[in-house]
Amino acid sequence: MSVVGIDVGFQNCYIAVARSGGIETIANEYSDRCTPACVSLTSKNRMIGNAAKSQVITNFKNTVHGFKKFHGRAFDDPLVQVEKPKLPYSLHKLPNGNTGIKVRYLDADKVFTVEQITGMLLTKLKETSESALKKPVVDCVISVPSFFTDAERRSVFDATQIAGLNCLRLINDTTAVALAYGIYKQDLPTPEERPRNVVFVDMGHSSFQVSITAFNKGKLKVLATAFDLYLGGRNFDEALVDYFCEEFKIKYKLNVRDNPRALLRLHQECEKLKKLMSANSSDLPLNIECFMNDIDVSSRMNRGHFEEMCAQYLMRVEMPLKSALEQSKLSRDDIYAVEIVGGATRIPAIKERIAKFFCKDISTTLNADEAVARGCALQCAILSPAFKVREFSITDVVPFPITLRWKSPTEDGLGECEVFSKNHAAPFSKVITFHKKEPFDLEAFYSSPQDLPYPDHRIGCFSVQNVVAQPDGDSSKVKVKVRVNVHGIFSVSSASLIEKQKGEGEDIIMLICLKNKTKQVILALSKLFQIQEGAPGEKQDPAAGGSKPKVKVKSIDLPIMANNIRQLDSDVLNNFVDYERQMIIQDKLVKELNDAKNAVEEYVYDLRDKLCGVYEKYITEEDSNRLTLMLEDTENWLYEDGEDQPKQVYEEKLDALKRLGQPIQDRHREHEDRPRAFEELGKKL
Ligand code: ATP
Ligand code: K
Ligand code: MG
Repeated sequence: MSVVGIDVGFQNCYIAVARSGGIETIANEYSDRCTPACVSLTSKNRMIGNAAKSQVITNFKNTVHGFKKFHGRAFDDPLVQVEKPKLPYSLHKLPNGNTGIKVRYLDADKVFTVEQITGMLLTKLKETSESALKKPVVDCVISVPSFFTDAERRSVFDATQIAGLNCLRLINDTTAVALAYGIYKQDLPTPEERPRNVVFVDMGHSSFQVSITAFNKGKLKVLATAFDLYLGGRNFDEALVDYFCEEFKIKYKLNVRDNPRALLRLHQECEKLKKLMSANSSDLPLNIECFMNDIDVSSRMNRGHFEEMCAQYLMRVEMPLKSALEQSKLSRDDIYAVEIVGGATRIPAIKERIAKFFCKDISTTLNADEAVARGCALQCAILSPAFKVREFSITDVVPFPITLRWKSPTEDGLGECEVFSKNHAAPFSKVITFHKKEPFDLEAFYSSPQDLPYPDHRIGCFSVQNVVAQPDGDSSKVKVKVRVNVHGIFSVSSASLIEKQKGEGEDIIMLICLKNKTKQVILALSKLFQIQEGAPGEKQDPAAGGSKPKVKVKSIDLPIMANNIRQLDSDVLNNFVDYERQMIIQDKLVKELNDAKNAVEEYVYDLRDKLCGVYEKYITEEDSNRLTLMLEDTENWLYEDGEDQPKQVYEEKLDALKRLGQPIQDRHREHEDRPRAFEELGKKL
């Protein structure tokens, strides 16, 4: 079984795997540990990761990046509408209202869902892991921002299924970082001692996340999280782009915004410049040759000026830090360390702001780029029975409070109750008791829409079915289990009708709390909605009381119908899974074809070189001339008629060349080997 952790970033993805030697971040086929979150569609195949990134400018309409925020979002979502004009590719409203991505693929117009695009990216990351581990990869843990709501998490989870992955946990970015920080620490306080409180700050390309986590030996507990949904490295790139667009308008009379290619190039150059400014405070040049209308452009920038331009963004660093600290109810003196990760925390002014707020030097003991992926791999190792790793318990938080409202068609008894408060421990299950004579609906929603980074506060509606009155006409007692699972996804997971017992109390709402032991529950968790009460390892929290019934009662499981859940229907999901497989096969065919074509080309170059070099002595001049001519013909053919042929044609071509080349090669090898053989023989004698 594989143990893999994947950080799916807005811009950059990283993979870490567990091997016998420990956790290791792995490189892709370009020897790059970072795989760009980029997918490029062409008339023949898909390019994903580094190959796609190199198409960003040349194939800009069909090269998709910056899509992570579209997960679970409707096309009309204000966030999507803000992003839309900035994208070089087109968005499209899907029949169900979701955000679709419109591209040309295999010479046809095609609209992909964001789940499919992330599915493609995950396919690539899966293949990279498989070639590193040299075995199939299925089990994995994947990171999501801590502020992702139910709809966004469900959407990412669907994407993992499209890629054929078995996601053991969607873990919050900052929680993964906390795990990577804590698991190897030998000197954590014992469980009886006061915990060590550490702040984790992650600023990536698109957003800013903060968590405060309490550590004791063998465990971590997230106390609070906070975020700025719209603050990340890309804001700083955009500030530079805006500045140079204005400047070039005046200086060169160029309207950069009207030219998508030029704008994309400027973006790339500004990002490079931004990174240079992190290490260098002096004046730095920006030069782009043949930028637009054959004009070369150039300008300069320095850190001081850059910081002035970005003042509005730098100002926003403090808010989430303050919010997290307030929520945790800790004072600055209670903070042991402030650890920063994420590419954008390399900007000196951001580091300064963070240090200043906590009145503390910031620590950079973690790898800023790889810590999230490493934490994911560690979580996967903990959850996997195939890998032995130190036990470490992780308690995360519910980021947005959740309320349940109930109603039944005829009975009165409409009511509501906040089932999970903000920063409630997660994963967590609770059992709620109702007294009902007929089926009823439970509507789940986020309690405080004003704090929610999502336009719709509804989570879903869960109908508890088959509820009937007791034979004597009284209400039946119905126990409903609600949970926030390991992925941070809410559900009404089960319900049962309890046959009436004499002399029992009335109307107890929170009966018992079931606290999950993550590791075992996840093993029993095959489908999101099939978590049975009393799953192995779920132990009842004795503090909640009343958990031990005095009399044996008979309970009947009730079916639950989930409606308006923002998740792909199973038949749609299955279609996407099939389609992804087809695309994988198509890509493989194209790769084999290209390999066959490249093999001909390589053979031509290699043989031609050798004919005037090492093979010279082993072929007559006449034969050599004839062969050289033939190689030249083949080369020309490759650029003309041979440009686009079936694989078999290239294979036959290569065979024909080899029939001529091989005898020369054999004569050469024989000649080389003979003296060596004599030498060997000499040694033996
Ligand atoms: P997110 O976490 O928002 O999903 P991500 O995980 O893809 O995004 P990271 O890889 O953590 O993001 O960070 C990428 C950002 O960090 C980019 O904006 C990049 O330009 C920026 N960055 C990387 N190195 C530096 C540097 N030396 N100086 C300034 N910015 C940098
Ligand atoms: K990343
Ligand atoms: Mg990130």
